[in-house]
Amino acid sequence: MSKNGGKMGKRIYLAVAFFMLFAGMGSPARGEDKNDNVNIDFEDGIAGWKDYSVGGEVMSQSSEEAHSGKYSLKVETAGANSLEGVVTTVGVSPMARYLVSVYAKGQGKIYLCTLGSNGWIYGKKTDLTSEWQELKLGMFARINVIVPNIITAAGTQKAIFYLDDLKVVKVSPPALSKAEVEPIKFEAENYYWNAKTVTDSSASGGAYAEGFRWYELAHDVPYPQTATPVYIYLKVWLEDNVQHTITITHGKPEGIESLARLKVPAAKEWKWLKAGPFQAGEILEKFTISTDGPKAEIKARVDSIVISTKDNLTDKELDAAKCP
Ligand SMILES: [Ca+2]
Ligand SMILES: [Ca+2]
Repeated sequence: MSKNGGKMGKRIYLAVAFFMLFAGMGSPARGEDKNDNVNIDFEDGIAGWKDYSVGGEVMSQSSEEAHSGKYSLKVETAGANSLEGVVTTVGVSPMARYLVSVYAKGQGKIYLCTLGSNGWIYGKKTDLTSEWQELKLGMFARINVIVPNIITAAGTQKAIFYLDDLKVVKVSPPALSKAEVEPIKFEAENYYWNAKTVTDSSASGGAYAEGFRWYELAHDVPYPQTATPVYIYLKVWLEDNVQHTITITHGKPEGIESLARLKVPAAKEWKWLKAGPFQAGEILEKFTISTDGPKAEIKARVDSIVISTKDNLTDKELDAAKCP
């Protein structure tokens, strides 16, 4: 084989390896584990449910409406606070992904939320109608409880709604092999969403992404499908003397879930930060990087993202990592 042919062969091999790891081949055969499958149908009462805002809500087991059986949970909010509703606690096996869902109907705008280890996870704000609608969100539980909240989502409102069939279902971990991921680099500017792309010949790839608080500095970056824990390294820069955070989230399939919050040093220089390790099933196929901090007008930048199963990469190795 000629020199060029060898190079081409290697390139094709790398492209195939990349595709298999990042495009989900042989991945996620997700199903339900019956041992972690909770269904609260309110047929035996409403024990374990509490009012969210403490004092304003009236809760009752109701036969006026039912998605299953004869009963549902009826909630009447007082309209005194912007967030009112109900909350319960469900025991689960930790370090696993769950789908949380509940059926709702009535009057008002509500959403399903849970508190994860990196902050609140929000489902979609939903206008209730006289038909049952399913509210849902996905989350990775690091601890042995999930705390579903079903609360009003449109300022103060006197809402009357019915809830039934709250389910917490474990999503089986994807059937993945333990593949090592050599350092692979993604340029933030290639995963454009609402940040600005700044051309800079000294930046990796000749540009970086820049944005203010709550901007997405890289959107839907591909994530490898491997059973080996993965680290995400970020090359970031902050224009401030106050610490900000960079948040890694995914907004799919249900709800926006915060996966990690990294404190960015107020250094006004490029710094490599490391997030992880992330377990199989914790991050799905893609993730997004956004900025957060106490001041809205402060600029933050992300130049590159390196993904690897190696946990001790040096700045030099990170800078030298190759794009796919
Ligand atoms: Ca029921
Ligand atoms: Ca770059």
